[in-house]
This record gives sequence, structure tokens and C-alpha cells, in this order.
Amino acid sequence: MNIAIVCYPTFGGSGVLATELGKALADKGHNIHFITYQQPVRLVGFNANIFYHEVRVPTYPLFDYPPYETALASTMVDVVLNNNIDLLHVHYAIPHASAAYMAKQILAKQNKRIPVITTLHGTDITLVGRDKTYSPVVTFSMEESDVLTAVSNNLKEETYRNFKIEKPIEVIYNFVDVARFNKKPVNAFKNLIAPHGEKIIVHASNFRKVKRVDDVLKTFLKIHKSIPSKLLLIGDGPERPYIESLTRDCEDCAEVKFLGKQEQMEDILPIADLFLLPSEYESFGLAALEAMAAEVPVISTNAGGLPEINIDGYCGYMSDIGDTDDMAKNAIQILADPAIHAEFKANALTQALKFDISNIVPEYEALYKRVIA
Ligand code: GMT
Repeated sequence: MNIAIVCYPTFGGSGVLATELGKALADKGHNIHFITYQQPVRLVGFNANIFYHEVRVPTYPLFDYPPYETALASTMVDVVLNNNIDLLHVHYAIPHASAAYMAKQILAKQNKRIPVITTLHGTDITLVGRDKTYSPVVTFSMEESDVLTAVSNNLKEETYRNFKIEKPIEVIYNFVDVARFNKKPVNAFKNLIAPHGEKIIVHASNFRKVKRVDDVLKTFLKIHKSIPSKLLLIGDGPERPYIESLTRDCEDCAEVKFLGKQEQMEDILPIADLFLLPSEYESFGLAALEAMAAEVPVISTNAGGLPEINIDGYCGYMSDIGDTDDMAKNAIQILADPAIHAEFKANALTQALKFDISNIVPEYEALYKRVIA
């Protein structure tokens, strides 16, 4: 199949998932055309079946706001016509679903039928999309997509709760390439971070308010009181300056390291002993799944779709939003006893395998075949 994938090229989970999906499909022999404004961060290495089309948005003094959506729709039309594309798969509704609708209408006038699949990822529904500034367009373009998918049952329910749509939503879970993340930890790297055998606790996100990174810090400081430990904070975003300022005011924060944006999560996660994700909401929590694939137990909230991924008392624990006492208590329970830690690590891997790339990518392939037919 010749498939065009539209996504955000950044470190966000939707872009990561879309890129990993495209790479997996290309490995299976499909031709994948990425359409986005920048090379996706996870699109590294050469694959003869992968093509990248950059959306250029020419500026003009009249434009206070360059019309990205128009440029995107025009690029979609161009890519579809010149590459014999069979279907458009857009990740994240805004503005990709409405741009796809526009492209589809233009192509129809040229007698080219192009099915559109929209995959909802989370904030496109729960935070941004339901804002009345965007909601009418998001509702319309979801209805007009040939197929709508969501990355968890929770996101499907949230979509019906927030939008007046009739369209069926198919749930296709996010996935992880377990073999890539399940690597032996690099001891030299581990020793550098934790020279005295301290436990390594990791959080990775885009440092937005919804991630509650201050709760990561609060939980860590409580853990650190009874377990010698280090905290690695991975990623960057609007809350980072605030979190950094918090760490300047406390003694134990010498144990906190900000690593910034990192591309090679599969090299970092295997050295971790625990992953913290105290989010206010996660439609899925791909970062937690990648940690589990690296055999890292997860301490998370029970918000959104997280209970569909993390299993309380098995591969991690879940607490109510903001309950950092409970999160710290659970973390200590896992970390203090090597036998319990080993059991949770093994369970994390078993749980991650349910979401292995080999199980989920065929679901997308089957959907594509159905939609094209
Ligand atoms: O978490 C973010 O802020 C990024 C966002 C995105 O759209 O890239 O992530 C969303 O999609 C991911 C991939 O499907 C999910 O794993 C995340 O849980 C989801 N984030 C939220 O729902 C807040």
C-alpha cells in the first residue's frame, strides 16, 4: 500500500506513535509518505520505503498567522496525486483532520477518491479540541473522516462525552517495539548517574501542566528520604523553568538531573529502576509503556486511560491525582525489597508485550485494507 501519514514531528506521543507506525509499515514493504513541517524526531536512519514531504508555509507581511492548514492541505493534494497514495492517515485531529477533509474535497473534484483515517490521541479531544474556538471544526472533521480511531477506550468515551458525534470510534491501542527497549542497561552510564548504587527514578514528558511535574519532584523527595536515589527528568516544555526553580531551593535536589529532550529513550530507560507519571490526564501514556518495555515498574495516577496500561499492584501502582504520599509509599514498597522489585520488573515486561508492535501494527494494516476496499 502507499500510505500518507500526517503528524506532529515533535517529541509528543502522537508524533512518536505515528512515526513508529510508519517505520514499522515501511519494514513490511509498504511505501510511507510522511507529511509534516519538520523531519519527525524518531525518523532516523535510511529506509528505501520512507519518503518525507515537508510542508512549507510561505510568509507574507499580511499574515500575522501563517496559514499552516492551507499549506498542509495543498501538500496533501500534491503528495496524493504524485505518489499514487491509497489513503491518508492523520494523527491528532487539529488541524490535521480538517486539512485532510479539504484535501479530500479537492481531490474528489479531480476524480481521485482518497479515504481518510483520523487517529485521536488525547489533548486534541480533552484539552484543546473541546475548546469552543476549535470544537465546531473538530466535530465536523471527525464526522467526515472515513474512519475514526482512538488510542484507548477512555479516549473513545471522552470523545463521545465532549463532542456531539455519531460516528463509531475504533480503539487501536498504542504500541511499543519491546525488543528495541528491552536492552541490557549500560553499566558505565548507570554508574555515572548513580555511583553508589542509588536507585534511578525517571520521568519523561513535555513538561506541560497536565503532566504535574511538580508532583514528580514532591514524590521523589519523599522517596529519597528513605531510599538513596537519583531523579532524571527527561524532556522540555513550559513548566521546566518553574520546576528548575523549585530544585534550586532544596538541598536534596542535588540528586535531580534535567536531561532535556532525548532521542534515544531506549538507551536511557533500561538503567531506570522506576518511572513516575503523575499526570492529571493521559489518554494512554506511551512514555509509561516504553518504560515497561525496558522492565521499569510505573508509579502513575489512575487518570484517563492509564488503568488500561498500568496494572495496580502488578507492574506498578496507581494513585489519585495529587496524592504524592501514596505514590511515594508505593514506590518505596517496590524499591526497598529486591525480590518485589524483580517481580514488578518482570511483570512490567509481560504487560508491555501485550502492546508489542507485532500485535498492534497488523490491526492498522487490516483497517487500511478494509478502508481501501
Ligand atoms: O502528552 C502530551 O501532551 C502529548 C500528546 C500528543 O498528542 O502527542 O500525547 C497524547 O498522545 C499520546 C500518544 O497517543 C498518549 O500516549 C498520551 O497519553 C496523550 N497525552 C495526553 O492525553 C495528555
